[in-house]
Amino acid sequence: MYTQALDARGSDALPEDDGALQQRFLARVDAEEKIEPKDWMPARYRSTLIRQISQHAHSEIVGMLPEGNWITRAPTLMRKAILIAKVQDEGGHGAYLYSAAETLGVSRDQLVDQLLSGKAKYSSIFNYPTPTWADVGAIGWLVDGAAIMNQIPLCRCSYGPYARAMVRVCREESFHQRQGYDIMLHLAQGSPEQKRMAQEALDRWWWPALMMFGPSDANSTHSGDSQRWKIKRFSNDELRQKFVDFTVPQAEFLDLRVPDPQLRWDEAKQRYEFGPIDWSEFDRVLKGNGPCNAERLTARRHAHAEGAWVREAASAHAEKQRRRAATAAAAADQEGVR
Ligand code: FAQ
Repeated sequence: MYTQALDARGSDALPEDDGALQQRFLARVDAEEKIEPKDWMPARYRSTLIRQISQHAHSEIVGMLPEGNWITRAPTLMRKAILIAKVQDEGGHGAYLYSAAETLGVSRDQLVDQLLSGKAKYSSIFNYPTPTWADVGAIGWLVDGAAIMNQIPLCRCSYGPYARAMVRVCREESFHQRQGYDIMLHLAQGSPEQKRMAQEALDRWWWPALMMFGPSDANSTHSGDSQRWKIKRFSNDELRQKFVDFTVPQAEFLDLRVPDPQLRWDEAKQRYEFGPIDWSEFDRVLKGNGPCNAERLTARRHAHAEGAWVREAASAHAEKQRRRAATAAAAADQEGVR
């Protein structure tokens, strides 16, 4: 479906500085019309979307690794079945998102090469380890919770294929968040040792979860354009604040302590005030020096190499189908001539 759109790149050959096209494009965005793959769009809108959607796709794929680590060690058969389904969902999200990026004229091979070569970014959050089962709970609760907060507004993104992919993704993320919270609830209401595990996992994931929303608005290079083009509906700081306001009461319900001594409810502003984020840690992770960056890329490279035969077999099968269909069509034509 999507690849058909790539045949129609002629429209993009128009000069980008054509004022009338730009104006019409912005008017459509302002009128909340969806921009579709065959429509004219500014080159920077296209490249911003390719960047964001592909980083998002890579995040889903790399994001399978920290939890995948626990599939063989899940504490019960039910937890194992749920975790397998969740990790599989994340793979599916990656697939939709790569497809959405392909509608913009980039190939999946190019995108995968960018990830495996270390050129492409993926979410900082997936460079942290999962030493205990409670980390699986904390990922579902906090990481999927942050992902939902960020992605619900993306369902209204101006680019049609991305917005539509987000609808299903958000529904699934919502189940993921619930299963994570359920794990935390069981641990928090369990033995003192289980409660300690839950608290330590919250301590490990709280600050990285806040960093997921990206740099502060003052340092966000893309937010201005992305908000003008209605790719992003809220700024990084706005979404981070919403996440804190939503999540702190959930921590209180679990009777767990958010690891921020400066956290307090501001009655006048009707929101939580929280302590400063350690942006030096965020920068370190983005530069490839987080606790698990090297491990994650090694795992992806290994999986890609191991999967080469599957890609070859799928291509050979598609080619066989194509040849059979061509032969059948030629035979039908002959029949028609007679
Ligand atoms: N990690 O100017 P901004 C999930 C980069 S999916 C790494 O503010 P923008 C599901 C940014 O790319 C999680 N890099 O950028 C799941 C840019 O670099 P560049 C992923 C980051 O795009 C759950 C530079 O910093 N979600 O969790 C990060 O306007 C559980 C300047 O930043 C998405 O991708 C970061 N955290 O805003 C899976 C959602 N933040 O390209 C498995 C879609 C920023 O100039 C298990 N993406 N950077 O070199 C977005 O909403 C946006 O791209 C933001 C960043 C908000 C992430």
